[in-house]
Amino acid sequence: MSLLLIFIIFIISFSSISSHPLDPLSPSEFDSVRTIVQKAYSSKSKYNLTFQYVGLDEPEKGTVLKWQSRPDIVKLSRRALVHARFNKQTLELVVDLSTRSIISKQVHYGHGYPMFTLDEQVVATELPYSYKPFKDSVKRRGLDISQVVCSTFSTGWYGEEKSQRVIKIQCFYTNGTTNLYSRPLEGITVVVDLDDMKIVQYFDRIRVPLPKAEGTDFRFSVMKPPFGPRLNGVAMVSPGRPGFKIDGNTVSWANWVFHVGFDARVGSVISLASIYDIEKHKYRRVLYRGYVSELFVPYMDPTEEIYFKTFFDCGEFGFGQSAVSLEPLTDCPANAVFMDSYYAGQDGSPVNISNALCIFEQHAGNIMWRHTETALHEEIREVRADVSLVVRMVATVGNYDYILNWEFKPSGSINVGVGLTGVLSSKAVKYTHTDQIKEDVYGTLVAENTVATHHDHYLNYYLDLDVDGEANSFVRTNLVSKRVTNHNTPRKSYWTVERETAKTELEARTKVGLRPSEFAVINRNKKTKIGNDIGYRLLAGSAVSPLLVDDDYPQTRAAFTNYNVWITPYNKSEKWAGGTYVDQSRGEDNLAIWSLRNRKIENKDIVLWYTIGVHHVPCQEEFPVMPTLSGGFELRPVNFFERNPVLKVIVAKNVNMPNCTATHH
Ligand SMILES: *[C@@H]1O[C@H](CO)[C@@H](O)[C@H](O)[C@H]1NC(C)=O
Ligand SMILES: *[C@@H]1O[C@H](CO)[C@@H](O)[C@H](O)[C@H]1NC(C)=O
Ligand SMILES: *[C@@H]1O[C@H](CO)[C@@H](O)[C@H](O)[C@H]1NC(C)=O
Ligand SMILES: *[C@@H]1O[C@H](CO)[C@@H](O)[C@H](O)[C@H]1NC(C)=O
Ligand SMILES: *[C@@H]1O[C@H](CO)[C@@H](O)[C@H](O)[C@H]1NC(C)=O
Ligand SMILES: [Cu+2]
Repeated sequence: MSLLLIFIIFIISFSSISSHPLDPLSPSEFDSVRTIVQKAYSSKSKYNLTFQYVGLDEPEKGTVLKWQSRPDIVKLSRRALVHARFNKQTLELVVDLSTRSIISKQVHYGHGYPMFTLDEQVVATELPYSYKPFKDSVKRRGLDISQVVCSTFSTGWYGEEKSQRVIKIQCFYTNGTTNLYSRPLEGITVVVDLDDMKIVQYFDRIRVPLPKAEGTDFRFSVMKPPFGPRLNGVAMVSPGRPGFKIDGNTVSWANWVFHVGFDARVGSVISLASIYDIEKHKYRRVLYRGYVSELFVPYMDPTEEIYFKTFFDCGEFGFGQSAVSLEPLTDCPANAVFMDSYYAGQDGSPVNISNALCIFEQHAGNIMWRHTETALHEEIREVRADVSLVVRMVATVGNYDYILNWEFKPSGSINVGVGLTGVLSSKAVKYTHTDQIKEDVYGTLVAENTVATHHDHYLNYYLDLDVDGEANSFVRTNLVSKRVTNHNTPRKSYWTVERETAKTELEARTKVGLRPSEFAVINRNKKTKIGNDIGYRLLAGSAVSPLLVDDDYPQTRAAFTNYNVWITPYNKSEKWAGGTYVDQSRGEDNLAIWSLRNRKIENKDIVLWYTIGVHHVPCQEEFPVMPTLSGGFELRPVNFFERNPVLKVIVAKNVNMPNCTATHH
């Protein structure tokens, strides 16, 4: 080997370790993937090669952890996972970027299809404009086709034997409004075959009045008086410099360090979150990887136009590729730092979402801890103001906007928040007053001629906790009532705790809220000095469980909602609770099915899957645009630290805002 060649190899291997193994694919890496795959599938074909999903095929966890302790010597390859369509087949490829080769090729012969691309949805929604029956339907309604805008809806699966890769299209009238979803051309559904890109079915079933445009817009520029309430614009500023550091995709702030990634399918990804322990003088591991693995939104109207609306927003539409650019000062406060993100377009080339993520310190005026002691001769008052660090992303999937927050607190808590806003999905009806309604309309009359349909939102979070190491166990601490049997006390009862450690996957499945319990992932191999198990608690948000019957098709496909909590052993290929190929899936590959293997999970590297959600009965305040409805949960240390980890917190005192005191009117 010549010296030059050795030198080149050195440079290549050096450059491959300079980035973090969990960094999202870069624009140039997307370009390489495209070139490598296109070369392999260049044969002339009636059907173009399309990239439905391209994401980082991250190294096995063991490798990443080795790299973390010895980044200088551990060699890592960069690989991409590709779901492509070619000749009406789904290809699953692994591309190695260092050798520039495809190292694994599989055709997916099972049911279900990969994510839709945005490009193919755009092309599909153009088809009705040149389709005679559609043009006639619009004309028959006395409407102008230049004012019609169409949107795509996944079709789900309802027991059909054979399937085609189709998508449904419904259209809306935009004259006089920018609130697209408020004026549906009710009754018209177009079915498009996405591989042949042509209309294969057409329905024009019912005729109801078009809801009026008046009152549907939400832009301030078109609003008429009266206005209000008037709010103060309070700037959130960090005195001095921002309190956090971003090195590549690694964020360090206060006692936390973590990596922020991005993926076309799931959006923001938090990895390798560790917290510094001032007593142990080291960072201690908490969360290996966390992200929204699926979002299931079934609508509750069984009629022809709506029954199929049972969306899987991650697996079908892609939360990441639905991310929107965040607006400084409104989406994120003045002290926010923004990050651009990239995904592969249908032709494989990178698409830039500028300001897709923002990171900011949050001074929300909350109290970290306090105590006033008046029993002493001198009053003691100790208060610490709380500060946290937030990573935010917003995904707009059709009518809905989902605000995803990861909030890190110095106390060791991670608050995971989700906000729902945007526009309700509604159908046009003949009714203008609830007095006229004598049937089940499957929703709420939110405006004249407009019924917003009942539905649910179930978000499943993938939470690979590594509490002080990989070998963890899932423990339920049940609070149980006890009747006093000895009579040395006037009390007749009390409650105490009974702990159970789940040994297998089936034992771990939990419906939250049925009885008083605490849930924790613990590390039994480490204990506090005084002997308690080191752990992290899951503080559940409001509990939801499915209301569809078990054997209803959408429920089978979204069987991960059957329980709120599942525990599986870590397996790199089990990433998405709804399965890999979710569009038109048949419930054969998802978290519920994997768990049936009933693997051992005690003192193993485990993943916690947690579903939060909302049953949504729409109301008039949510029209024409919905004020944010917030939910979430907390991951909170439980006997992880020897004592309050913010006991000795140092809070900057230089916050001196001029004229910040309240004025009285
Ligand atoms: C394939 O790609 C070419 C070039 O981008 C385009 O003109 C053609 O319409 C595509 N064919 C199909 C079936 O999408
Ligand atoms: C659009 O709306 C305006 C105001 O309601 C109405 O006068 C006009 O006829 C409408 N145009 C079409 C093409 O529907
Ligand atoms: C992405 O867009 C932002 C905003 O336009 C720009 O600053 C950034 O350089 C772009 N990234 C790339 C790789 O072009
Ligand atoms: C990992 O998960 C995949 C998908 O469920 C499965 O096929 C494979 O057997 C699993 N591997 C192990 C070691 O369990
Ligand atoms: C604070 O308010 C007072 C009274 O309204 C005004 O005179 C002063 O200039 C203000 N100071 C600043 C820094 O805005
Ligand atoms: Cu909703």
